[in-house]
Order: sequence, then structure tokens, then C-alpha cells
Amino acid sequence: MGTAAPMDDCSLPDDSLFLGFDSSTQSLKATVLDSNLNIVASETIHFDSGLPHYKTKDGVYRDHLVNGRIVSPTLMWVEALDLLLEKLSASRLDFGKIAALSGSGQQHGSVYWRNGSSAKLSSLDPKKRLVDQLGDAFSIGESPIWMDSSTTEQCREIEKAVGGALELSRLTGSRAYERYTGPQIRKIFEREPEIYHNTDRISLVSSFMASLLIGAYASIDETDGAGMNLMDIKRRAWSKIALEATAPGLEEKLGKLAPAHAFAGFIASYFVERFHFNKNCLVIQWSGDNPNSLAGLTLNTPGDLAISLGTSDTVFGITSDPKPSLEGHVFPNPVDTKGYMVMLVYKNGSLTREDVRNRSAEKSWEVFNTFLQQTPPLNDGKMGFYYKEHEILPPLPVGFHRYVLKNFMGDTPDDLDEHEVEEFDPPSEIRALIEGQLLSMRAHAERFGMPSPPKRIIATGGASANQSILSSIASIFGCDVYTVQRPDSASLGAALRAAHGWLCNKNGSFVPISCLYENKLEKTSLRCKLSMAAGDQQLVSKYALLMKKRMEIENRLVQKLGRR
Ligand code: ADP
Ligand code: XUL
Repeated sequence: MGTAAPMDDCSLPDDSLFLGFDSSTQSLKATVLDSNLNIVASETIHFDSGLPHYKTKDGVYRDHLVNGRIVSPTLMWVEALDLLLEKLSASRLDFGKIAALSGSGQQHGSVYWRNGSSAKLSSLDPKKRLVDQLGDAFSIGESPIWMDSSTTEQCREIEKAVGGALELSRLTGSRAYERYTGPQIRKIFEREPEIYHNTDRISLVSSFMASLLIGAYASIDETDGAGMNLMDIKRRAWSKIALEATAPGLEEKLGKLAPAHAFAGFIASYFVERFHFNKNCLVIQWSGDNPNSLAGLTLNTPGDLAISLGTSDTVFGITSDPKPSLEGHVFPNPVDTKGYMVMLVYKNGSLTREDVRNRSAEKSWEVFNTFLQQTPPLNDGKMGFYYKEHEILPPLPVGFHRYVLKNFMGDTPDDLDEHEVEEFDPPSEIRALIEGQLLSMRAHAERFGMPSPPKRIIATGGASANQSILSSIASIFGCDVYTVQRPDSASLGAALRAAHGWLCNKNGSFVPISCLYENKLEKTSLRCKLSMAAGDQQLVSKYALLMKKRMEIENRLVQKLGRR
């Protein structure tokens, strides 16, 4: 007998619903699943168009006076919840059938509750909207978000105080990053100490939204908590050293941590009375958007790798043996109590691909794809680095760099001298861009401890609709590539986590998420589709040589131009 829970412990009650939210940079979404894990409803509020009075662009304010400061109005997120629930109610969603709900929040963003706000939160009047009752609940009206890059000074201070960048990464899963919450909190403490002292609770976007729903301050979950540079990644507890390096009295303001699958509280009576939720509806801990996407893509086996080709590109996977380093991030796996998820984030994703397409491929994906097909794999040794935005991985400024490897035949490792060139012919430019982006992902994922080749790759995001790009992924990584065309994997992941949390709650302890999927996944739209079979293994080895060379050049560029 194995240790997995018996099948009947894995069943969800017939006729029940599971609700997942996604409070992201540009919108608030909801996805509703039935007990067979089919999607039965979804709704979205776009901040710019649905709440125009906040005057955001892409959901944010870009401060033109303070370099790198990017924030969002906290109350806009509150009002979006009012609106989204009204919209779902108008669509005749039966809130009474929702057995559990959970959510996803853009990672790293933070909310500052003014001293004494928990009393307001626990006594909301169901006759009024949330936004009309929480107007003075925040000590800071504009929440710093993940796009903010104004805290370089604080990053260096924190790294220094804990014994260096690598030490902070070993401790918390990441070196200090400007968008991470610890450096953001330190900046507030240093610049506006009175605001810091007037704050009795600091939430992440995820735990903030959960707080609204349970009518009390919700815990930060261990997975999203790892995006703060404050949590000891091995112990899954606040790190005293990191807390002290950030701001005094911080532990009290953060509250306790909880696993992502845990019960956060019953839904607040406000929602029971106003929207007719069942009073026994469970709120499961919210978590970050990337962890929720991992759940939404049903990644649950070590060696699975997901590549999300969206506005920015992210690569994430599951591993039991992460190697925190100076690049990338380690978070606890949101659907497991032991494993980890590792993640790489590239700022130059789809917008850079579009930019190069516009310059070299007549602004057309069709021409772009013809060029990719016309050019040989390995691009005759032509290799490029394309940064239209300041890149995070590697930390390099805006700029394009192109190289040709002399005598490159694809099998002469010792003879790979390169020289820099000004430009490539358009077809080579397109291949250099795609091979460059994918080789960087392969190199950094391997350096991070992800197995090579991965067991399989699941591609998602807008550019995963492109078969020529998928084919390059299969050739470069040497494994099968699956796709799942879901633009809302984060809210879907949150709905799946709601169902998973419900099962854990019913069992009185953690049950593996695979239990939820038994016999169900194949019948739903959540199933991944095989899109491209693994490439030729000889070619995969040749790409390994090119990758090694690329990393050498990348290191040199970082030494010469790098921002750190
Ligand atoms: P977000 O990160 O905002 O959710 P999406 O995952 O929706 O973004 O991806 C949007 C991007 O998808 C667009 O910016 C576009 O460049 C890209 N895209 C759409 N179709 C294609 C295609 N056929 N080939 C390559 N990229 C594409
Ligand atoms: C991850 C990151 C972004 C945000 C917003 O570290 O900064 O992906 O989660 O989506």
C-alpha cells in the first residue's frame, strides 16, 4: 500500500464550485471551476478602462519625478473587488455553491494598513461598498509594485548587512532585488519613518486581498513570502537576520506565515450578506501570480519546466534540490509542503520580439516565421543579445550586441573565437534573437539545478501560439514541448488551489495535489497538448557548445557594462 490518501478522500462535493481570483498588474480576474474541474465562469475588470477615475496607465502610476518609482493606488484594488463581485452576481453565479476560494496576486507589491484598521475590516457594513468603507485604512495610499526599481541603495545595504548578495540568496532564495518587498519596506522606513510607525500590518497584494475576504489580517503565505528577501527559505520562517537588516519591529508588522494550501479563514459575513456566499465557504491562502501559474499549468513533477512567453518571459520548474545563486529565485512549491519552485524572470520578452520583428521582418509574424524556417539551426555561428529594456537576467542596460563565431561548424568547441559585428541580414537577425533568448533560458535553468534535458516543457503566454518558436524550443532544450492555451493560468491556478485547499482541510492534513487530478485532468480543458516532439539529440549537444560560448560572452558583457 502506498501512502497516498484513498480515492474517496480526493473527491470534491457534487454541485460545488471553486473560485480563483487574480489581482494582477493590469486587471482583477475570476475563474470558477465546477467539481469536475471544468471552467464554468470567468470575469475580468481592467483597471485602466473599468476604473478610469484612478487614471492609471497599464494599472500603474509611473512617477516622473522619482527615478524608477512605480506604484498603484491601493483603493483601486479594493474597488475592483466590489465591481468584480457585482459583475459575477449579475452573471447569475450562484455564490452559495462556492465551497472554497483562493487567489493570486502580482508578486512583491505591498499594502500598508494604518494602525487600528483591523477593527474596520472586521465590522464592514454589507449595505455599503468596500471602497466606501476603507478610504482611510491605509497609511500609504499608493502601493509599491514589482515594476518599481527605486531601491538599489536599500538592496546594497541589506546585502551588506547579511554578509553579501550570495549569502542573502542562500538564506532567502534570492539576492536583493529592487522590486522585492524587503528593500521596498526599508525605503519607506528610511524615508518616511512616521508612516512606517503608523502601520500596524504590512500585507503583500495576495494576503491583502485575502484579508478583505476574511475580514481580518490574513497571513502571508510561505511561497509569496519568499519574494520579500525576508524569509528563511529552508525553515519557511521569518529570518531574524534579514528582518534586522531591513527595518526595526518588522516581524510584528508582518504577522505569521502560513503554507499556501492552508485555510486562511471563513468568508467574512459582509460577503455572506451582500452576495449570498455560504457562510462555510473556505478562503484558502492567496499566493503570488507565478506560483499560481505553476499550479494552473498543473506542473507537479520534478523535471517539468514551464516557459511563459508573455510581456516578460518567465521560466519556472519544480525541484527538490534548488541551488540559490546570484540569479533567479527560489520559492517553496505552492502545492507541496517540501519541494521548491525555481524561477527566472526576463524583462525582454514579447515586446523585444515585437521590436526586432518590426525592424527586420516587416512587422509580421508570418515573415518572422519564414525567416526562422529559412535559416539553419545554430545560425552559422551568428549570435545576438537583444535588450530593448534594462534586463534583469543578466543585469545589462539597453543595447543590442551581435557576434559571429569564426569557423563555426557546430562541432569545433576549441575554435570558437568570435568577433563583434554591427548588423546581421534580417533572417539571421530573427534566428539570433530567438536562439539567443532560448539559449539563455537553457543555460540559466541548468545553472540553477534544473535537469538537462527537462522531462517536458510546457509553453504558455502569447508567443506560445507560434509553432516556429515552439520548434526552436524543442531543438534547443531537447525535450517534448506541450502547450496549454490559457491566458489566465494564474486565476485558474488559484481556483485549483482553492479545491486543493478544500481537500486538505477536509482531510485534516496535507494531501498531494495529484489526488485532485486523478481521473479528471484528461477530461478537461486543463490538459496540456503535445505540440512539438524533442529535437535531434546531436543538435542538442551542438547547442550546448553554443550555449557555453554565449555564457562566456554574457559574463564579459556584464563585467563591462553590468549594473552591479
Ligand atoms: P501578458 O504577459 O500581458 O499576459 P500575453 O501572454 O498575453 O501577455 O502575451 C502577449 C504577447 O504575445 C504580445 O505582446 C505578442 O508580442 C505576443 N504574440 C502574440 N502572437 C504571437 C505570435 N504569433 N508569435 C509571437 N508572439 C506573439
Ligand atoms: C516576479 C515578478 C513578476 C510579478 C508580476 O518576480 O516580479 O512576474 O509577479 O507579474
